[in-house]
Amino acid sequence: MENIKPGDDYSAAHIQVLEGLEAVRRRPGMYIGSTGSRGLHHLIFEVVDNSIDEVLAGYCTQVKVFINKDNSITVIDDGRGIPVEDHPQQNRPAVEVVLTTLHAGGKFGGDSYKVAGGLHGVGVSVVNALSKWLEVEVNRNGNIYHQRFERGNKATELKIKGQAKRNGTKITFLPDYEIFEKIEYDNNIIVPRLREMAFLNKGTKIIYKNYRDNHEEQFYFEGGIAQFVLFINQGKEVTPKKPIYIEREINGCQVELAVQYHTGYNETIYSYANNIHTEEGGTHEHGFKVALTRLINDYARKTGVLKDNQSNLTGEDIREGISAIISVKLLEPQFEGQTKTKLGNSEVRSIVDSVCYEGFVRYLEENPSTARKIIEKAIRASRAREAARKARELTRRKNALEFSNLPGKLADCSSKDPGESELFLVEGDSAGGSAKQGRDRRCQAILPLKGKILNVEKARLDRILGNDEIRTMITAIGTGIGEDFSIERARYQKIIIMTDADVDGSHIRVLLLTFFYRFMKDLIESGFIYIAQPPLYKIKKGKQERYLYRDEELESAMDQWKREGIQVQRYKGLGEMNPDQLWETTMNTETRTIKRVELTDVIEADMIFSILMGDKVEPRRQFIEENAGQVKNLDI
Ligand code: 0RA
Repeated sequence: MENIKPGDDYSAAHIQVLEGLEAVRRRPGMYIGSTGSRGLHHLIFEVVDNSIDEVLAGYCTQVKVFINKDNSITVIDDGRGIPVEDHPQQNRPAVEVVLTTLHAGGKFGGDSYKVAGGLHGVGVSVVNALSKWLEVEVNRNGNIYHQRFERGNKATELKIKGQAKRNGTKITFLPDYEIFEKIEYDNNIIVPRLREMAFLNKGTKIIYKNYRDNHEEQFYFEGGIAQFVLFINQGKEVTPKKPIYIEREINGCQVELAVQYHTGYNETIYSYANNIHTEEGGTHEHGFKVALTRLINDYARKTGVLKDNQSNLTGEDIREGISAIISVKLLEPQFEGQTKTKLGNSEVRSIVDSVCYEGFVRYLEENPSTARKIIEKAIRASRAREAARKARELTRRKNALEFSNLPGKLADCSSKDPGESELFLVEGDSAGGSAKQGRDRRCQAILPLKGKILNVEKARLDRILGNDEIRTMITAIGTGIGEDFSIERARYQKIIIMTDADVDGSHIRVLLLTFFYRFMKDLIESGFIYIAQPPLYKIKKGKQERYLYRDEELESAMDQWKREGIQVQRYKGLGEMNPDQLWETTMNTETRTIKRVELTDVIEADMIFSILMGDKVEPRRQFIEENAGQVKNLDI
């Protein structure tokens, strides 16, 4: 920084200025991070940020960015134009000072929303220092002014070269090939950043053209960050369809919030202060989260969705599946943290809190059905979280016990090789009994599960974990659950769900699959979960007998056998088969068919899970019916 004492003459100060930019050329990494691709693109963003500062100040509505054929960059804005008047201490045009003095950017004209610190706002002088040449054109006072620099040094004086109707600034520069390893621009780095700027500054038009590869894009978002949220959530199922958008200014701090939920579980919150992505969060993000948690709980209690005896929903529950943008614009942002991307201004916390609380509550009151959906989603999240907590406790308790302590209900196999061992989860004690008698005891273990209990519990996973049958199953499988899960400890590499071919049976199947998905996902991903395929019918004519596994088979089989005198037995439950029959039709590894459960697509799995956890009866019923579609045929 210059330090001009009284009595210093102009040339002394001038030399210091030049030394300033020499320092940038000597150690470019200090100013732009690197001399690789990142640093190169940083030059573009530095100039664009200066134009965006004019947008923030309220004077600029359009920014154009061009990659020219000769690898130079042009940035044009319709802001006020860099001042050309003589700088009071330096007796030369302010624009020249701005371009040749480190950190001189924010020193003129009482700029309001300029950004300080970090990599941002190092100033256009850094760009000048690292450019082989830079030309600036300022439209101001009805004139077009022009000046040229070479490697940071003034090459021409500022001269009027024509008349201008509107104000604005045009900067063209060629990054110095003596500084940068290579000069190659990447649309994939530039375009997202420009798009983000257009989202954050609604009504600003940003035009991009790369004349080297003719890539061209324009961004203009009237809806600003509300459209940003839609962009983030594209392809997802969302609530509400139109994002919740709140905008208000308190004590000169502009606050904008946009929120939309989706059916997934991820929390995506991007916060910004003066268009800078505050990756480490800060007071604005904190204010938002605290207010959101408080207002949802208050609203849920007021409307009776949350009862007096129920505890508050946590912030995490309320933010499950949220996509939100928080953007604040304020006078003197303080950036803190490791990477200077954490907003520190303490007054912002309560400002964002008020804006969020009041705006959001008003929205909920005006949109009660959306309000209900949001709260119900949070309640489901809370149940799932409680279930996960219990699951951890359970495994902790389990670990405290001897692991040889296998449940009494389990009829284990004699083999200790998981690769050849199978565990049959069988619906009901009577079928369990048949399976025990009919099995191959060397490699087949049987665990009967009481269907009735499970059935009443529906999709309440938290209570399912309280169920003895399920706990027994967890111990038998041996992997542990949730965070303590380890596939290496699996005692069986085939876990075969064997249920009746009726509604209860499919319900239990769905419950078990849901359970595995939530707590032992790896078992599914490793292909360890199967579904047994017991026959639906037995047909008999004289001495001939045949088992049929699908409804479609019945007609053709009857036709084949000439219908007369055929006895058809429809199996309603596994219990109707004796041990031999169960072995022969469903368990014999030589002849049976079992279906492997495949949940390859995580998104699909998410959807299925939310259907199962959800309150809608119809989609759940449909899933149960189509459940067979989720599993692939596998002949063994
Ligand atoms: C210093 C002071 C003012 C504006 C600017 C710089 C300015 C810089 C750049 C860089 C690219 N475009 C720009 N536009 C403006 C304030 C001018 C005033 O008070 O009139």
